[in-house]
Amino acid sequence: SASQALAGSQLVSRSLESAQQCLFNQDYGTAFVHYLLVLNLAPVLKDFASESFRFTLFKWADELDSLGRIQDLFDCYEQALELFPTDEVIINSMGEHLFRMGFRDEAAGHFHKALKLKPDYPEAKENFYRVANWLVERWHFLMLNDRRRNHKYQQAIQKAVEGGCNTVLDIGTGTGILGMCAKKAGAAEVYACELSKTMYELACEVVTANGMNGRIKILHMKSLEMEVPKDIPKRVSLVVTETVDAGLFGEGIIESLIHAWNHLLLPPQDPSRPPSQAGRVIPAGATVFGMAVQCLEIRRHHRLCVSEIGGLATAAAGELHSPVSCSSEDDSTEPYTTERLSRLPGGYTPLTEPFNALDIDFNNVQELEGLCSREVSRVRLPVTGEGLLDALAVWFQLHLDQQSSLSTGPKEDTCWEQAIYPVQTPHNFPLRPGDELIVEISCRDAYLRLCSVAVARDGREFQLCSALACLGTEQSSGPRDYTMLECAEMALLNNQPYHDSFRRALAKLITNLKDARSVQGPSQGQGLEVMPLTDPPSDPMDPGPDPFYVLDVSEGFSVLSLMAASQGQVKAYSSVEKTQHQAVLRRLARANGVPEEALEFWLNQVEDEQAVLQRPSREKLWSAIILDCVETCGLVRQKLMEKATLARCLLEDGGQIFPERIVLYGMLVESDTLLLESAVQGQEPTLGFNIAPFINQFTVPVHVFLDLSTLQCRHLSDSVELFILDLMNTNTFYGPDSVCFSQVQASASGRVTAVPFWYQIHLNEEISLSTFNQDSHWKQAAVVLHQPLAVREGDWVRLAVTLQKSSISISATKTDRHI
Ligand code: 44T
Repeated sequence: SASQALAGSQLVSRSLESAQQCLFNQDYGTAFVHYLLVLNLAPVLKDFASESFRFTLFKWADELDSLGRIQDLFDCYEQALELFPTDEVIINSMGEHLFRMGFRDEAAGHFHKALKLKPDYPEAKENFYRVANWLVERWHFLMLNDRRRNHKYQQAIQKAVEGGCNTVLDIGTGTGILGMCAKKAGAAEVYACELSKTMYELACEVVTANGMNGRIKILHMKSLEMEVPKDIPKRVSLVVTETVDAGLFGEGIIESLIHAWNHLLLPPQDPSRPPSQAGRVIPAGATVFGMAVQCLEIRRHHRLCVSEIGGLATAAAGELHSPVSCSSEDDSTEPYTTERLSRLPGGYTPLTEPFNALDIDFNNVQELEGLCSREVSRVRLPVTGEGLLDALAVWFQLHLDQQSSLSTGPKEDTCWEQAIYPVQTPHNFPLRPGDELIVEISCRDAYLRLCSVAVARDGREFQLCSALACLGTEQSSGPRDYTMLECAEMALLNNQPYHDSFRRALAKLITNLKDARSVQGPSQGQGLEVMPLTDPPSDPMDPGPDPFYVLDVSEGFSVLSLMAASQGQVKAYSSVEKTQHQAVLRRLARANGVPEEALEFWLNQVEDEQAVLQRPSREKLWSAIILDCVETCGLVRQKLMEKATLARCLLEDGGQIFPERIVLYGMLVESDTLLLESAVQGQEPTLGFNIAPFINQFTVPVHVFLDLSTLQCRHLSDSVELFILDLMNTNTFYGPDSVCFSQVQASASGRVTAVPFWYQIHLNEEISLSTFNQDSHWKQAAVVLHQPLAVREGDWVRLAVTLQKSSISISATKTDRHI
């Protein structure tokens, strides 16, 4: 009725007023509730109020986030999205919250959706590119591009189905490819399950696009949760799966198959039953191989190899470990890492012949069940090469059926990585032919574990790693005392040129500042009129010369602050956060004669822009601020230029930001490898199925963690300067849309498919470091061009480089002449 409508409209206008008032008073929670009411009652106001509504939502969400009210936070987003279901800003922002809480899959789904709604929305694009690698891992592209592998799986499945396996379950279906093979081969019923939400949705799309909608039942669940008849009506006669990683068992195939045999598969083949009444698995089994290797690249990522870093003796640091270890006492460690041996910079030396580490029959449930409870087995391997034992490398043959198998071996022409079990023992033990290496092989918590325990030489045994420690049963001595560093942190510590460069640059700066002070005279030095950052020096009678303040805001573990402190007359602030890491720095300080008060820990206060801006203006200024500008993966650190701008405001006269400048370099290359890793290539359907357009939505143009020195590629130009980031003069920055053009001449004919890039990091005018260097802890990155560019030798190519936030994009066009 009219009076109801009137009351309604009064409610709306009063609520709107209240909302605005609350917003003004920064009472975002109440404002949000009022806005919800208004917009639900009067959707016509959506256009008018959307800006303020979003603003309120984001403010309120931040508050809820900091209060830890996670459920409320997501409820607010749900309500907001009911009102604005296609608002890419809200969707993207919800993704950011999800990401921060560790829900990567869901986060990525949101970024993807935001990007679909607005394809060139930069925030969503950057967010999406950051998570796409986790969502749809790059090996999907490799796998779908691997025709031999596809063909072998197809053949094996077809044979099994034609041989009577009529009902099929694809465990970990990914894009749905193996399930579709089974259907195409004529299976009556096909089921598929997939754990990852993104992959599940993708599989549904793919199956529909291939006209198999309703003919393959896809379940979004882990196979271990499946039950008969709840999820599938009856037991199946064939399980197909490729849930294997470089270490074979890392995706849980043992557990999945035990469960499948016990709950989802018909009983195994036996002469009394026709094949259609029996269950079987593709792959039928696997053979695992191992080999001991010497490899400097692996060593420097897992062990401390230097006794001195930038003038500091390292002995006092104690035992440092990478997070990859054969002991299982620590949950934060992984038993292996993965590498393509053939692409390790510097190569590797085999120290033994490949040995057979394990044979496993996936069609024998007793064997699968026995694997984990099985005795640890010991093998004695004749040493055939000379060198330091750095790791055991592991690969396998996957036997699809009696006839065909796939191999992931390092010598094979495959794209697969090998599992690397690094040796953690701090003492190097050179092996030589004639020795025998004693390796223990076990299989606990569904991981295959290998551990080099001893070397036998001339009838004696030399312990490498306590077998007990290996098993994590070393109860008597309690937990071993060591500090864990990430692999990249370890490699950084081992990077002597890096630390020496910093030491020289810091020394130069301090000398210059000292000179400047002595010219100004002690009483006029600006240091005296400002307050110290912390307590006055311990001896009030002798304040000593004013110290130079140095701040190191490197991410993770860094000894640069300590190196600065060791210069004397420096008070250094470290942003190292972990207490264990701080303890290492304190031990190193003590052992290297650095006074305790010369090193303090500063908890990343530069990050908090407001806290910095609110600092009293008369506070002490910094002589040097060290910024960590390039991530290990090869990308510029996020918000680097914003941090530099802030840092510059906090510098004393003559003070410096390290580095002062970074220069981006790149080159033109033709690399099929990079293409195969970034998208499903070619126009041909994959095994006759239309898959590429769907999975290729997850293509990311920037490849990270590249080893450019071993990348299979043809260089089509020299390296060329692409971009300069001047950290000491951020005024010249590079608004969001700044494009930098450069020209480069093709040195050979070919197809430019990618532009790898790296950085020269200039600490000052004289001293610089390259991120493309054998000793470096940095990897390189590359932009894969949207479309390959054909060039002839001598052609000029124009590269347009944009750095938007921290994400880089490069496009290449041919130009007529050099301008
Ligand atoms: N390995 C290639 C591919 N999943 C990794 O969510 C193969 C690498 C490879 N879903 C050496 C050799 C090769 N129930 O999407 C993923 C994952 C899903 C499950 C449901 C389960 N129990 C699982 C377990 C995994 O399956 C998909 C594939 S697993 C990763 C495959 C020659 N290095």
